[in-house]
Amino acid sequence: MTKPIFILNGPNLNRLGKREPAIYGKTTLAEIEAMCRDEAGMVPVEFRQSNSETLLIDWIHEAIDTGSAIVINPAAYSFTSMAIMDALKMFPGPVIEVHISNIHRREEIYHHSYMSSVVTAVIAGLGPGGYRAAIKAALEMLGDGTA
Ligand code: CA2
Repeated sequence: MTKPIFILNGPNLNRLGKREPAIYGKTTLAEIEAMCRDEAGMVPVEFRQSNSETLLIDWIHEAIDTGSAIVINPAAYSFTSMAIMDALKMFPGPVIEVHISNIHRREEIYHHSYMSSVVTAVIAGLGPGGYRAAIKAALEMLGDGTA
């Protein structure tokens, strides 16, 4: 059976499309999930969001045991969580960090993600399409790409 790609979303991303459209756009997380499932095709997807750091870490552990790749938007935990960084370090497959906005174009507090030094790749500033690009890249890395 094909292992799922875990797509994990951090705090406040459940509010996407409802506030701050100038930064994060009008697309909701449910629409991003649909886009991800479409991009993954036959490959199963575990698409999850939590405002809890603990739960996100538990899901990374679950991905270590059962998943093929991780696509993660850690949101504000990017800039604070050594615990999530340590969990991601343990994952043996591709890990792609996604940010909807270009964090490097924003205020300095958004410039340094703890995750970036341990992940396989970082995508920032492509809007919701960054998730699609991340899945495509992960599938190619896993050898499941159709290209
Ligand atoms: O650009 C991204 O994807 C971010 O990871 C989003 C995080 C932010 O802390 C990062 O700097 C960049 C915040 C997500 C907050 O989501 C909201 C959704 C609706 C309204 C306001 C915030």
